[in-house]
Amino acid sequence: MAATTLAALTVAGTTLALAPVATAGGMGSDHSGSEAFSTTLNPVPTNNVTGSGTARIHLDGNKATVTVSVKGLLGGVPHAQHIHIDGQGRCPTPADAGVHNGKKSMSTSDGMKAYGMIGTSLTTTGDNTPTSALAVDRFPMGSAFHYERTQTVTDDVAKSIRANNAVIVVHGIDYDGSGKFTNVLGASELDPKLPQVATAPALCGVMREQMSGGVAAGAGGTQGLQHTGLVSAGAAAIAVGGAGFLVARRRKANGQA
Ligand SMILES: [Cu+2]
Repeated sequence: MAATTLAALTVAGTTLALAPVATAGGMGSDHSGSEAFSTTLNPVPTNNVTGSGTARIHLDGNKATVTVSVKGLLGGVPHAQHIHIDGQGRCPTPADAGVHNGKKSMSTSDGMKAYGMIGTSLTTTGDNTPTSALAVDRFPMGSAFHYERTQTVTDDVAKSIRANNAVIVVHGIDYDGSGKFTNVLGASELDPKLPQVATAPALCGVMREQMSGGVAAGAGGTQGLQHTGLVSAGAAAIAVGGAGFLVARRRKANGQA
């Protein structure tokens, strides 16, 4: 009698553990699960930047959880930051730089052939469209910050991210080492009321799909590893729960509390 009960539970537990994994394989192939993208943010050449950073995007449909962590930037000023799209999917090189106020440097426009137009403004609150590209009161402040916001992105941006063509750019540089925004490079081509150094690109990184999901190969190929990993974790929890249940039943069967 007890043996029969245990056998039935074991079969049920096995079924529970396997079913979600099979589902994950199917979902991974059509991109409907959460996908992870990441990059290292490096200084834009010719702009006298020494900072660094990292960025991640978890994308589920058009819902993007974006994190940006930076350090070593100019302190005490806002840093506009965007997801750029529809360019060449790269960060600018010295060959892309221009001359501003007589000084070789990279304006946002100089870099656009490389990283493309603004697709999403990574604001802290409110609107996140290109309309808020220079909403300086809604961007992170200071030399080091950690930004995280879950936000809706347009179809174009989602498509660009999935194509490994999206580029995250953090703006605002200290070109002359003065510790503040100055007119050393003249006025910004984007908004003449702002100095060029306020809108010039500081850090740049191309978002790439993260392949290191830590999940055994074969469940769903290389696509959707993140999603498969999450579901597998759930399956494992169910399996562990089932095992615990079995132990409890065994103890009961053996007359233990
Ligand atoms: Cu930008």
